[in-house]
Amino acid sequence: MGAVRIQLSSVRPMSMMHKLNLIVFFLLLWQFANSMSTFNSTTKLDDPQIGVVKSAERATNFPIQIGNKFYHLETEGKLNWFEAANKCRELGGYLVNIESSEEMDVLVSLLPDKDIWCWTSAHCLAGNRKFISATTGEPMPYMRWHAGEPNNSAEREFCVEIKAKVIALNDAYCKAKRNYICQAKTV
Ligand SMILES: [Ca+2]
Repeated sequence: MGAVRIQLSSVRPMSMMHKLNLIVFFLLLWQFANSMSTFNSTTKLDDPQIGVVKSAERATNFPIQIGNKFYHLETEGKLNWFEAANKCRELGGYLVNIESSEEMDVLVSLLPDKDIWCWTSAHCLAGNRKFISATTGEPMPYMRWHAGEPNNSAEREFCVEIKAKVIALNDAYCKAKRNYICQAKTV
């Protein structure tokens, strides 16, 4: 039976060319790793993640950022729905147009008092009980109604509020005074 022989003489010292190849290989590897990290950070910016960021560098005076939207939560002053809509315009935005379950949950989590009710942009003032957003003219993309709502109580509930305690929407009397949430124009 022949033995396996390894001849030390066959393991030759690395030639200069091999060394150069190795250096070039690691250089390319380093460049690739660098380009991957750049790619990742760009992706993060493009991918709106739900989370609260109080950003010093923003193109709006609305202090709260969730994903790529900016908000003003008015939790002290109360206005009726029409006044609130006007106030948001004065501030450079609109009443909030809720676009997702996550957005709604994060917004409510930021309210300091769970007994707060806040106006949203949704209303059915056209009188056909079809709720649209005053901000977009389209149905609000996400509507999580509270159980039994919208009930059009006393047949005078045309505007939509968030009830913080139950994290759900309710149709309410538009002339009732409520807190409100504004969103900035897309920036
Ligand atoms: Ca109601």
